[in-house]
Amino acid sequence: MNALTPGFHGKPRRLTDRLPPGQYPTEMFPVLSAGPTPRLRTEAYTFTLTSETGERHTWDWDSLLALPQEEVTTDIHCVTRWSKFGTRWKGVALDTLLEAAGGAGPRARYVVAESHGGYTTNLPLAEITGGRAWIVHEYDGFPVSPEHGGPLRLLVPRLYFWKSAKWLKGINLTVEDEPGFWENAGYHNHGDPWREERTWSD
Ligand SMILES: Nc1nc2c(c(=O)[nH]1)N[C@H]1C(S)=C(S)[C@@H](COP(=O)(O)O)O[C@H]1N2
Ligand SMILES: [Mo]
Repeated sequence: MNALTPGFHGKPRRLTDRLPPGQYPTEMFPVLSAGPTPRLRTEAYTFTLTSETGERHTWDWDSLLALPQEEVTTDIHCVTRWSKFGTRWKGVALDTLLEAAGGAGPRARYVVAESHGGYTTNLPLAEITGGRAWIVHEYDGFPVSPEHGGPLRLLVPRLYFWKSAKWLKGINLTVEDEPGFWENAGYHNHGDPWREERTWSD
C-alpha cells in the first residue's frame, strides 16, 4: 500500500517523533538575525578557542579546513516555532577542536560562543562535546551564505537554533555560566526544544 493520502491515517509516526512540542515543520529556511549581516572574507578569517585560563588557540581558514571534516544531517528547531528536517552541513566537530587544543581544563564547565557583530550565547560544555556540536562552513553542499552565518557558524542542533551562533569568531570556555544576548533578554538559559525551554519562565 503506497497510495495513502498523507494525513489519512494520522500523521506519520516518524514525523511526529521528530517534531518537538509546539513546533511546525517548514521547507523554508528563514533568516533570523538580531543585527546587520557582516561580510567576512575567508582569507582574513580566524577562529579562536579560549580556555578557561585564557589560553588561546587560533585557526586561520586553511588550518580549519585541514582539520578532519564531518558531514552532518540534522533537524533544526527555532524558538519562533519553525523546525526544518534533514539540513545538511559540513564542518569540524567541537570535539576535534578541543582535542587539538589539548582538551578542556578540569574547571571548564560552560562556554560562550562569540560572533562578529557582538552576539553571544552560552552553553554547558557538555552540550557541545560528545558529537553534539560543530563549526560549519557548508550548507547543502555550498559555502554557508552570509545571511545564514557564513563563512562560519556554530551548529548545536539539539538546542534551539539561537544557540547556533552565526559569524562565529570564537568559543570561550568558562568556569561560571555567563548568559548571552538572548539569554539576557529573557530566553531560556538552556534551550532544549524537547522540554520546550523557550523563556526563563518555562
Ligand atoms: N551572530 C548571530 N547568531 C545568531 C543570531 C544572530 O542574530 N546573530 N540569531 C540566532 C537565532 S535567534 C536563530 S533562530 C538562528 C537563525 O539562523 P538562520 O538565520 O540561519 O536561520 O541563528 C542564531 N544565531
Ligand atoms: Mo531564533
